[in-house]
Amino acid sequence: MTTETTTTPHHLPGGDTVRVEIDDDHGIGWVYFNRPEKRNAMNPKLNFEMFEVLDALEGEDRVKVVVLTGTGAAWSAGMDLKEYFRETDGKPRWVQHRVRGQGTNWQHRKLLNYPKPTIAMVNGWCFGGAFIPLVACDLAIASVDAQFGLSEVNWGVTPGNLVTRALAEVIPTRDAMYHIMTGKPFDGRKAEQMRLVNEAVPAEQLRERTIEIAGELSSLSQWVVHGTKMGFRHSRLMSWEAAEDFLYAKHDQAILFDEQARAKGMQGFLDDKTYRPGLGTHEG
Ligand code: ACO
Ligand code: V55
Repeated sequence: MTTETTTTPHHLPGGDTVRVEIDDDHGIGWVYFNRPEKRNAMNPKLNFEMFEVLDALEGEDRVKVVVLTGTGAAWSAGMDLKEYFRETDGKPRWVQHRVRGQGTNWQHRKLLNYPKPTIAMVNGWCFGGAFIPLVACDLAIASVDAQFGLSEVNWGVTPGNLVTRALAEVIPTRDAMYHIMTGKPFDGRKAEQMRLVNEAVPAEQLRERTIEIAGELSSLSQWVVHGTKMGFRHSRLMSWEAAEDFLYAKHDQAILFDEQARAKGMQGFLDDKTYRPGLGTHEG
């Protein structure tokens, strides 16, 4: 979709392999894997540019939600077997180490703990290494006919980097073991059943439904959503004592950074009786 207020911001980084659009109508930063002729396989250049783009959108006020999707038939066909693997084979060990780190920099270090909400909009093929950014996004919506697969075993390697670790975070063990060990692909409907994605919708509804969900997030206080997200991501790894302290810190940070949200929330319900918090937001 291109609206009049959708712009490709030239002051933001990006480049050939990543496309960025800021959609002011919905407060969405649309980020595209953009190597459609290579099914959006991730080469070192794309990994570098993704980091730069996500880093820049972090500080961009117009962006309330980031949607990660792909141009053409693929979401992403995983790591680029030619440029990421074959062409780094035989290079000095530190070169390979650095190339690996550039993937992890954006897929894990940047995206997993991204301060703004993130949605993976899976429009097509999603294989191997693409599962890391898929799981790293907070929410995922897939086209019913998107095809997923842990295809590493099919070309003679075990899943590398954080693929297996990421998978274990979101899907049941039986499904994970079956798909990593057999490499057998599955569609969006199946991905929804195993909770790899929140929802699978027909291709023609994918964008509309993603915008709708992004709208649910962006209608809320950004700092409340941020604190809620970081609270969930971090506290599950903490002791209950540390979690209590951390969750209160995020709670109080949200009030400090956005004083209005809570005050208006209580006033609308208790005094003005304009809405019921159990049923929707006062911003509604
Ligand atoms: N790495 C490098 N090149 C790729 C990749 C990839 N992961 N995926 C697709 N391409 C390239 C092809 O080599 C081909 O390039 P060419 O036109 O220069 O010959 C081009 O993209 C189109 O690919 P086709 O296979 O012709 O496209 P098709 O639509 O028939 O099939 C599919 C798409 C199913 C995604 C297929 O390309 C495929 O199986 N790709 C590999 C998927 C995979 O196993 N990824 C690695 C996972 S493991 C990991 O990430 C570590
Ligand atoms: C994968 C493997 C890697 C990697 C990134 O299986 C993704 C996917 C073996 O190294 O660096």
